[in-house]
Amino acid sequence: MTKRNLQGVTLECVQGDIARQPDMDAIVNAANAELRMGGGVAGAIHRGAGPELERECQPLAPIQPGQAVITGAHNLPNRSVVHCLGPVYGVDEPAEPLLAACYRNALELAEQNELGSIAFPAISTGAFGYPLEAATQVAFKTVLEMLPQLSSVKHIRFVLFQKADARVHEEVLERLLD
Ligand code: AR6
Repeated sequence: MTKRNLQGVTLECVQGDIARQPDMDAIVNAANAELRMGGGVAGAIHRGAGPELERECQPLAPIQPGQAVITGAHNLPNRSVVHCLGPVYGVDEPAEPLLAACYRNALELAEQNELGSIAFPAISTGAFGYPLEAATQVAFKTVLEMLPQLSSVKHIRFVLFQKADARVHEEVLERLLD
């Protein structure tokens, strides 16, 4: 899978499960506003973390589209979970800056907490209906723009559940870097 070193930061795309990234300091949750279990990424993360995660989340909820909050990872093998609420496509508008804000705010939280590595799922591209390729472009553009501001974060991983989605990420990244 694609792995690039850009301005001292390793950027990679892998096929896999966001809840099984033991070498990353933080994993990002594609959360719901209430920061409850839900399905998809949120279901996998809450199942892996155990019920204490929902308990820690409750005082932080609800969150707004584009917002990110950070918690412990409980039974997951990571230090932290960053919960982002992506836009519901066609409902939370304008979608692009709201999705970009998720990636920017997540990276800012990682920096504030002096984390070295963070893994993202494709926020909003499941239940929230954001077209994958458009969402991928927003995600990579935002991350590439943030690179000069990063100091503690040295490793950013995109974890795609499906092989076809991982391929789209690789293609979009190649195009942006050309
Ligand atoms: N690891 C990595 N990627 C995954 C995983 C996984 N374990 N499971 C699904 N994906 P979604 P959203 C992919 O629906 O669109 C939840 O129910 C999936 O194929 O998890 O932001 C919450 O409670 C898709 O490409 O997040 C919210 O209500 C991407 O991750 C709502 O869904 C995101 O899919 C959030 O919707």
